[in-house]
Amino acid sequence: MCGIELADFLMANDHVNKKPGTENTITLHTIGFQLGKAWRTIYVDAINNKRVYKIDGIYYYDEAGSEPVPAGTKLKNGGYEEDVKGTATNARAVKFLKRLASLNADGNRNFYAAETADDLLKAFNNIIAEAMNARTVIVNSPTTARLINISSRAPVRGGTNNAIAGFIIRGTGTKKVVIRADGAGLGNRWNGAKVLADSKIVLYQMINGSYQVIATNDNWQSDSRANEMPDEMQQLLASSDAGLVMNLAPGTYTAIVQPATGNTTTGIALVSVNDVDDTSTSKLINISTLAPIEGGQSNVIAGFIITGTGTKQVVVTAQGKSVKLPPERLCQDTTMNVYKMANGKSTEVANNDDWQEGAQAARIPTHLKPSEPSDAALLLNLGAGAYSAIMGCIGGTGIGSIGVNAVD
Ligand SMILES: [Ca+2]
Ligand SMILES: [Ca+2]
Repeated sequence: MCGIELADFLMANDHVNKKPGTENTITLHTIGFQLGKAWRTIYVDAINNKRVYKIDGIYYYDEAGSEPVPAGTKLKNGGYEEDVKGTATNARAVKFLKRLASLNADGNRNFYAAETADDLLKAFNNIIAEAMNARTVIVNSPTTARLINISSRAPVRGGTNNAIAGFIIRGTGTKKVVIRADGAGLGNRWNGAKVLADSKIVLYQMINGSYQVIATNDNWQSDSRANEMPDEMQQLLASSDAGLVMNLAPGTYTAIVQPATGNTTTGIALVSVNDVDDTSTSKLINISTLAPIEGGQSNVIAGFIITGTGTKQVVVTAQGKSVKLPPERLCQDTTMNVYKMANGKSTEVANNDDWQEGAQAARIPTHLKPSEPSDAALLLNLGAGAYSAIMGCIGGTGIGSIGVNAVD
């Protein structure tokens, strides 16, 4: 406990410098706070999406050593100002704190309860992300639950039976994600499972109406940003598993997981898209995976993690006949079971055979409703935790598409 309380946000000033007769409008946000007796200040150049740091009296854009800006000079497109700890500023701080403490239109308090240094850093990141996008300083409420990891475990059989994971990022800025295809690493965790021994990822982005390859990886350690992958993820991967660290713009993406060694060695792989960036205002909102449903250990399983407080509304879908592929290749009647994982145990929270029979069926957004009544779908309000959804196929096998979609 660092003794940091809400009231330690002492200042937040917006500086708008307008040059008469031009459109040169610069917004520089200055955010100050007090940590014990030490003052810290962060400057945000909202126009250029940069942060300005002062280290030993020298200002830098983005990080130390990048572009030193001598103290006392104006920045290229704007300026910075030192905080003034005078009466006028403190009066503004009090006014700002009062505004924060008032209820917003949603009935929430825009206050961040920072009790530790880590909390404070998160609060700052929220403020900065908000400042860069909205160009006004608002302290985010941290109470919104969000999806941070979505994955699908599926057989990878080569050619048209590869696992194809589609996902969508929505928002205003880029999102840093780790995309993984755990094959041999999954085998290490599951002794004896028939895993894909050597996986490869090809990542496509929808650009001007068609999918274009934007990245590929065979073995994750060869990715140029592999060192940015969180340690706990690195430990899960075998050297033959594929992994990419990417900053992705809002858009529609498809990751195809395939055998690296032609189509001769096939097996189960876990494809996942992991949000490793809690400062971005962009969100990972869905993943869907197209894969063969083979029953038992080879069934298709979607895993997802919800973090934060409150609940997150999600729609999970298991589509067979609704998939636009030749009908003879599809599962004719899919099912869905959703489990919550806690303390090493999984407990079923919901199940569905045909989506129109679900209690909340009418509330499923139109674009997520399966076109065929034999497909399964559930709308659920879920609290923080780790979940899995298993797609089954009544009476046989066939290709299905499992999807996890954040709704609210
Ligand atoms: Ca590989
Ligand atoms: Ca069904």
